[in-house]
Amino acid sequence: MPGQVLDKDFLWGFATASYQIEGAPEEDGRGPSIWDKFCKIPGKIADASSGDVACDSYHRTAEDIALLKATGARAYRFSISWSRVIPLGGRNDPVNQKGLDFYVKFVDDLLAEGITPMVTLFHWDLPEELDARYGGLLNKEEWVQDYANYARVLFKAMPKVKYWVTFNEPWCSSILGYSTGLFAPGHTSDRTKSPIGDSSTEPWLVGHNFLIAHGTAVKIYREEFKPTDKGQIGITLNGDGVYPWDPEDPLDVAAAERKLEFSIAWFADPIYHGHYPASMKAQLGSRLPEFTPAEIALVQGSNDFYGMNHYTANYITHKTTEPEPNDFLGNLTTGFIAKNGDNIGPETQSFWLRPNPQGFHDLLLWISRRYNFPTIYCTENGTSVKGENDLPLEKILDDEFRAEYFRGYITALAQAVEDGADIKGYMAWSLMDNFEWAEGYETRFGSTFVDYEGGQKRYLKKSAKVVGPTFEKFIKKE
Ligand code: GBH
Repeated sequence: MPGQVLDKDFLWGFATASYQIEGAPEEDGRGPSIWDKFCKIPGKIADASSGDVACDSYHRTAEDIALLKATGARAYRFSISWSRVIPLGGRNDPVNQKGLDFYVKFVDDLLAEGITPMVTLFHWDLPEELDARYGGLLNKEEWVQDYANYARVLFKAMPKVKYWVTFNEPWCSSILGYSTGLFAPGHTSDRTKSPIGDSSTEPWLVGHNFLIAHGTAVKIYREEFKPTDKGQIGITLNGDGVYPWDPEDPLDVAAAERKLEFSIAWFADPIYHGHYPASMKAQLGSRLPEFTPAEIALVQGSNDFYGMNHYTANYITHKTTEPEPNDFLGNLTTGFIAKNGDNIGPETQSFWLRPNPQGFHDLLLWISRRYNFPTIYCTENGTSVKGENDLPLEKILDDEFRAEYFRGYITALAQAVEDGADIKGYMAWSLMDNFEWAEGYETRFGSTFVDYEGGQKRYLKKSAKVVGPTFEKFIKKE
């Protein structure tokens, strides 16, 4: 058991994202996003739902803050809907004052309750107009400038925000949005799923553009706002833990490393080391864009902190064939059962997620070592529960499975700090059940139950009251 290793002011709390909770897609001048459009395409969302109502948080900020208070949270990570603030999205398009005011007031309300806001500028809900106008994330020249303008509008309006996340999980926007097509805008080479897209090239272009846009926004923050506002800014990357399927096979060991490079180092190596990983250059060749000197000057050194989203782990098996053109994993397969028969963890409602706290600990140290012990904020961590949606309310509220997940992962985090990682915060995903993207509402990640049939009423689950007391064991008292 780790001791009291976390700073006295360790920032723990809960996280959400705009499209997943807000609803009110047409209210007070909000423009449509690519997710509004994507949800309307039949077959894209499991239960044919959308974020049209979601948790109705646009009308219930006071309830959301009351929930945070009830958990004792010190911080809240939420994201801004770009198309609420700039409905058409572009740098020459008008700012929607009502949309901006909504977030400014929300930040004030959080601070009035002693809750520190951590603001994500982009959690996947690109203004639809930018996609229609010039191809959205694919258009480096236009999109980077529009994002920079949007970021500046927010930095200027919210000087009280001290923690900024430029992007949530660019891997997801790039791969799920432009390779598999599971997420908006749904591009893929698979013509049964989409009339447009090239899975072999587009994700790598989009990933590149994310890095340039991130670096540009960070430069703006550091030059124009940080000297007075004194905040921190970074990007949030997703990454699952890895174990070689056969630890005795050097090719599986190498494949496990490659999996981390294709998911995490794709973005983190340019930011911390100034270039893409060698394994990606070797497999992707000229499909991986090159940084111009001006671009890499923007990207390298652009993180004040490393934002880490983490949920699960996999066993990794190398492939013996040549990489396929649309491969994005690094020529390997992922699974939950090891060669010796070990199961990585119990099933959840999410096909991709099985709890494995050791994988979190090990990945925290992998990131720490590879990037010279950066300050890390864990910006998401949590689980769904198998069959939760079908349980009666009192069973849902007694979510011991999720509570145990948090105990295990928080202990693993404290152990990683004891072992040398520099971790200053943790946001559980999620404050409440919400729109789980392509999986709709059936999969719940909340520490609060949201009654979608009963007027979006919220009920705290057991796990909401476990996160704080678990952290208390590891936080220094002075
Ligand atoms: C987070 O991503 C998101 O930031 C958050 O919005 C979401 O609600 C939360 O997870 C729970 O899902 O096999 O191709 O379908 C977590 C990282 C990476 C997890 C992609 C799901 C599925 C890949 N995600 N992964 S695929």
